[in-house]
Amino acid sequence: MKSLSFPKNFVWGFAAAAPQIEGAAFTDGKGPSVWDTFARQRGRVKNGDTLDVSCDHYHLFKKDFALMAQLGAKHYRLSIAWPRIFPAGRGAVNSKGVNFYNRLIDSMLECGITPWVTMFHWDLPQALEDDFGGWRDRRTAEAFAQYADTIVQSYGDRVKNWITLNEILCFTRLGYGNGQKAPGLKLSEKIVNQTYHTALLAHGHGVRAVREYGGKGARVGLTDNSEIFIPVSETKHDIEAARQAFITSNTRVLEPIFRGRYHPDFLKAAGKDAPKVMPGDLKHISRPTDFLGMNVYFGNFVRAGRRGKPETLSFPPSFPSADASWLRHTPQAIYWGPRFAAEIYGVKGIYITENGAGYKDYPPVKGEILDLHRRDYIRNYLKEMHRGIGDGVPFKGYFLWSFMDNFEWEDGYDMRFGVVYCDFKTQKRTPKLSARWFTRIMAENRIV
Ligand code: GBH
Repeated sequence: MKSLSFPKNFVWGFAAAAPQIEGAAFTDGKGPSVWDTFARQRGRVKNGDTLDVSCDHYHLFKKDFALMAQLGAKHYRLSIAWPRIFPAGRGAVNSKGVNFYNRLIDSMLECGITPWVTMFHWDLPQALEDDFGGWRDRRTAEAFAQYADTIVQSYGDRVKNWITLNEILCFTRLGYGNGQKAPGLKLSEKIVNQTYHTALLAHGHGVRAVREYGGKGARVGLTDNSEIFIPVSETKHDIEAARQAFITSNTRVLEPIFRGRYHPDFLKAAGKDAPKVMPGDLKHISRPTDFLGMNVYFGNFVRAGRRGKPETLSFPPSFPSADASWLRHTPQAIYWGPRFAAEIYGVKGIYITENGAGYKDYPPVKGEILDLHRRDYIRNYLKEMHRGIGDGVPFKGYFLWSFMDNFEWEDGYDMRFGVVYCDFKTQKRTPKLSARWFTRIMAENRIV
């Protein structure tokens, strides 16, 4: 029974994010985030759902950590809500917000759970959007610097694992380019490229803050949702095509972070739309990090076309997916994405900071939720991660998204990613079959 075991000290845990679980959207001085605003605009979020109450984790965190510990989790990736710490994004600190996370972190540690803290998981203070145009303007990165300093100074004695930003692509391109996410704007490619650049500057400040104030043993990295390409056949030509597609598609983030430059091919293709860069920016952006976090959900199949040119295949309608229709069942993504990141950029440590499956689960029947589909979905990804370890991909840990069902952004409460069911009316939590299964994986450090 040793065949599917993981290396000693492999990190297993759950992941979640403040705006998706905390609720208490206007409690104890918290300022509005762009998502609070967005959710109030008609037609933006399914069923008009808001983040106002969500799982009410703000008030129930003690119980939630007790359950997490009972399920055997020793690591938990959470995020801090910037608008709780700085209701206006900058300026005066809200001590009630700071104290909330003091209590939260202490409670987690009492339960034997190690915190992995994401500084920013999309809940930009609305004031920064109003005053500066949010990620369009580098003053937002300067505000982030103050925020990062404050949280690392406040919690650095207990938090040793820091993640600067979650999924730059989602809050830049999807927020300012196609309007699917907050703030819901559809702006030019030039502006979108600039929002990436501001985000990269913020990342640099996150790294700097951890180096300056993180104390002994502090580590920091970015969580990226690199677009992933899977060679349709594992042959030399298709693998090379997938590698090319990976580089081109992720050039806005990985190239500046790991190589301190914008790739000449990107600059050539962007032309007048290239981001405006100030002296020193790229050095700041490429400060060395300790690991790369990757959120892996799906990938696209690629083959070598004419003269080896990457050709992305379209999925036939019958291709299996989770109920979240973008979530195609492509477990090889978790092998090829991290493998390319490691090979191309020399990344030494990769944590899967998110992977999971969104379904419209039914309420418990006789206290049970038999989500066999979720279990099998995730198990297939774990097997591909295991294969990667055998082939030398530097996987160090895996965080399952998500601990409990929560606010799934523009899908509202319709799509459930939790391994713990959340009844949003009664706030009752019910571990699903997948939670019990993942408990065994964490305990035995192997795929069961
Ligand atoms: C992660 O994002 C988030 O970090 C997390 O907060 C979220 O709850 C979780 O995944 C589950 O969604 O244009 O129709 O192809 C994943 C973000 C979602 C971004 C799907 C790209 C493609 C939709 N991805 N989206 S579509």
